Amino acid sequence: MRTQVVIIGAGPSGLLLGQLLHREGIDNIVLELRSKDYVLGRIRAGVLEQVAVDLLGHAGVDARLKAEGLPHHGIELGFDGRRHRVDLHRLTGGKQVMVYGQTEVTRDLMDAREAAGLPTAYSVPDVSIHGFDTNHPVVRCTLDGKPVEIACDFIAGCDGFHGVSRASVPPEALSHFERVYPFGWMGLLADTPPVSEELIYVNHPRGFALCSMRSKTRSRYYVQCSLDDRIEDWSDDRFWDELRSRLDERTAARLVTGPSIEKSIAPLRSFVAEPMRFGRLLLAGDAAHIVPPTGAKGLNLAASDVNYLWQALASHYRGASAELGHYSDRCLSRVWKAERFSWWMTSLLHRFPDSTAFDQRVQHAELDYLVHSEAAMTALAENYVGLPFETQADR
Ligand code: FAS
Ligand code: PHB
Repeated sequence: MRTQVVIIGAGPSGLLLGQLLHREGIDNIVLELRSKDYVLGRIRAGVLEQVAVDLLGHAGVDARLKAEGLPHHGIELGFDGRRHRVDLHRLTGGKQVMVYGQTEVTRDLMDAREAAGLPTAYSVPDVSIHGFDTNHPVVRCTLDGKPVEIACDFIAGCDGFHGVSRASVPPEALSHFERVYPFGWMGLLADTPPVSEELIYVNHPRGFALCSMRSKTRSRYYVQCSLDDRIEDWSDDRFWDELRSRLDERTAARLVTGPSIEKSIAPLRSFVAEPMRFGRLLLAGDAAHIVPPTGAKGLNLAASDVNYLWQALASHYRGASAELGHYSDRCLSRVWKAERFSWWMTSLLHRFPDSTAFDQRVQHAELDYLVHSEAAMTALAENYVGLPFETQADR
């Protein structure tokens, strides 16, 4: 078999890249470890930056997003029993974010790929990559029970944090930067009306909480939990009681509870692998970096990398390979700003087990300063809605 680009992973990175390359007439195949239903069953991100929305539009997969997405002009910060609105729209000169679940983004991309009849293989357990330090890389795996070798020009490693791509790079060629947080997020999805119009990020002595949503009838909530917690430790009642205990009185009184349709615990980490390119292997999304979800950046960084990658590959096939040379630096410049913002939001809003009384006073002072400072709220707002993509002129 031969194709121009082999994409490993059918998450948002892989599917969005495949769609953008297809629209450029660049042949590609997507190889996914899990089944299609398994990929769709993962409940993850919920907030899209405008640049990600625009990219999905360019990929021709934004019809449902336009019809069902919820434009949000603000977020709220809750602490000391009060809520403070951060007017994203006013503070950024008219920008917004779109609330639209990652599951729906993935579904839209899968539907578009299927409609275009593009080669996609699910439940492929044994992908291995070879020769990416030459001009003739090869991907081996089993398709329909038969061993297959796919010759290609490029391999796009879109296979997430635990994927085979980054793991195939010689360790001495990679630098890792990591911070693991001493807590996790317990998430619950329910078909109940959201407790508020906009997202509420809460700093409470019992721990962080987040009130989010997927639609006007489907809510998504998170509470900070111990790394030792397991799903079976969290009945629905325990979750609702704990969430209610972290909300201000007015919000707690409005909370509509109901049976969970999904519950999961996510560990929190900041992670970056540098560089993101190794010859003909290019990493994108969680394969190269992870952010704590506090800043709603994970999915958006995947879109950010793909934005640079599809254009660099398209330039290559038009005979100009310079952009490929800038790929890693361009991605990492935006990745590190999102890493910083996600780390800052996490440090500001969570209760750290080893925090001293001094740490807690400083955290409170930062929150109090933030909600009373136009400059501080503007800094939060411009990072939350998404920093602009770097252009050629910026280099
Ligand atoms: P993904 O991990 O989504 O996709 C990688 C794909 O590669 C997967 O389908 C995987 O099965 C496949 N794969 C792995 N190994 C393979 C192999 N060897 N061969 C072939 N395929 C392979 N972000 C937010 O903004 N907000 C959130 O609330 C949020 N919550 C999250 C909760 C969890 C538990 C996790 C893990 C992440 C969360 N994220 C969140 C971040 C998440 O949204 C990611 O940023 C996003 O999925 C990144 O997309 P991809 O880079 O495509 O990686
Ligand atoms: C979500 O809705 O899943 C969500 C929203 C904002 C975040 C994290 C998760 O910062």
